[in-house]
Amino acid sequence: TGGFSQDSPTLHNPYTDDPILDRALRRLLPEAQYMRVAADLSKFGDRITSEIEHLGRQAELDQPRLEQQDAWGKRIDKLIVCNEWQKLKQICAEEGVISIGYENDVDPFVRRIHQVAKLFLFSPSAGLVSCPMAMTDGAVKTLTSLNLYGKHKFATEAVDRLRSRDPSKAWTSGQWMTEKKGGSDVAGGCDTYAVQVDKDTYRLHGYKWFSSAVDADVALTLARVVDSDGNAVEGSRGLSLFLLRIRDESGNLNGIQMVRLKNKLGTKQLPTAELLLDGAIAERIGEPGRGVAGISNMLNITRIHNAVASLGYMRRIISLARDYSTKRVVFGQTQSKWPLHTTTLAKMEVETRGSMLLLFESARLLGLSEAGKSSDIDAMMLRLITPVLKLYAGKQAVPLVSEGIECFGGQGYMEDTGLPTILRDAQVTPIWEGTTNVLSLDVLRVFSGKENILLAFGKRVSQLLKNTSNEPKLQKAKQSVEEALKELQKLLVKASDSAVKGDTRIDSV
Ligand code: MFK
Ligand code: FAD
Repeated sequence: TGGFSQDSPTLHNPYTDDPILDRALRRLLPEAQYMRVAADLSKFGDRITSEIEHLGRQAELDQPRLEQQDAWGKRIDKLIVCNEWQKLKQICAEEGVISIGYENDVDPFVRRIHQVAKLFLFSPSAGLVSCPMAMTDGAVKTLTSLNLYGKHKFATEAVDRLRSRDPSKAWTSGQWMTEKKGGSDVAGGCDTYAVQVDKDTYRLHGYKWFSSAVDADVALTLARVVDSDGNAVEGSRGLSLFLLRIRDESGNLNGIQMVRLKNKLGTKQLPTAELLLDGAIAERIGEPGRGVAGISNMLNITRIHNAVASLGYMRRIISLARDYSTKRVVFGQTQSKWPLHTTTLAKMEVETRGSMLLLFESARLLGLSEAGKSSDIDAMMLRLITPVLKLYAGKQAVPLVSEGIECFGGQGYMEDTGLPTILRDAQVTPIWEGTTNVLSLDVLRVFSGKENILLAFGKRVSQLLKNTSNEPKLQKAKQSVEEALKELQKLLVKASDSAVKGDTRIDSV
């Protein structure tokens, strides 16, 4: 073996190894709450290094598969996921990664910050169980936002189970929006039809092109209600929102065929299926024709989770590269002693810290809104920051993780180091939950006709700058920011007008 072996990078407790995260929590949380959250995260960080990281790696090595027929040709659509994937789901329930976001006896702004911090530690070791957790959180948010909890039997049971800490009771949810014709343009591409059986109960017929974590218990999906003459309304206003069980009590699929599992570039741990809905029984929830607006509750939560994942990958690759830089000797000294290498690490660090601040700002604003304590400005900022955060962190994750892989030289390219998995998985973050350009258009949707959002944004920036210091340089920066905002306002008004008219050509914006 050549007599020399290189010391490998060590994964340290991701909480105690991350002073930036700790500083953000100290700044955002009241002292007593900080102590409680820090103790939980520190313990969880130990569990990540001693148990979770190994389970996540196994989920990558032992990938899900689908057996469609039994030995005698009977259609069984048996989805096989490894024990480690199951164990990770159990850990999520035990550790309360969803329930922490909804604990009644904790201030909502504290619980969302706690939850985001915990998911941030979990995500890069999670074997993509972070994906069903995102959708599960999104489902709880949607069902509660539609005011169904305590009023609608199935939705109430779903909420209780989706946020349960008891692994034997806990459910997870899917989010079935994308069809062959449309992933970004859900409304234009949706060919799933809902035929009424009784009151709010329907049978769904259609083909869902990407359905991740298809071992879930329930799903939220969109379909067009067919009227008694057999007609359905086209476009966005024709879409309604549905909640369904994926399997019945005996474990049989609910009028669903798993047509195949997707063969993906990454996220290989995660079972993503094409599904034929062939009369699946579903409950219509929310108002008829308000499906997109209803499921947007889910989108805005899963987009924050997506940013958590993007940042989790960035933080992980930097931590490993930083550790490795103290071990790898190049040209007579460790990488860490070469300024050119540390400059590379420093650039990655700065990028990551900036997005982390935005992430925690979104968690803070989300908590405030759930506590009913948002000012108008806070509510506008949450709506604005969510797509910006998702698109920016997702876009940034890919080149940053790629740079991190390069820090390991050829070893970064070797499958058995586990490092390539991080790059493959990071590549999905700008795509799913809305591509970068589609989210840019969502930002314009936020601005369109609402110039006061920009004023709110300007006020918030000025506030932040004012709170920092009176240093002349900062005051000058503040002036420049204010001038830039005025210019931006003019541009955005023009751009959002174009977006509203459906004219999104580059030259028009
Ligand atoms: C590890 C972490 C991972 C996270 C989990 C990943 C699992 C993978 C899951 C997926 O990828 S699920 C599929 C995700 N799909 C998308 O994100 C779709 C991307 N496309 C868009 O977001 C489009 O902008 C959209 C589908 C919403 C466009 O639909 P429409 O119907 O053409 O939009 P329209 O007519 O402008 O809006 C309809 C209503 O929804 C409006 O409300 P009003 O009728 O009251 O005016 C909009 O304001 C509202 N709306 C749209 N987006 C919203 C929103 N409201 C709040 N927030 C939003 N983001
Ligand atoms: P398109 O909409 O065809 O987009 C292609 C390109 O066109 C993109 O660059 C896009 O930015 C651009 N584009 C589109 N519209 C515009 C516009 N108006 N202006 C400018 N550019 C535009 N979906 C689910 O519903 N549930 C899931 O569980 C799920 N899991 C997934 C798992 C994986 C691994 C992947 C890769 C995808 C998953 N998806 C899921 C689907 C995902 O959400 C969609 O692929 C994504 O939203 C993009 O839609 P699309 O594939 O139809 O691409």
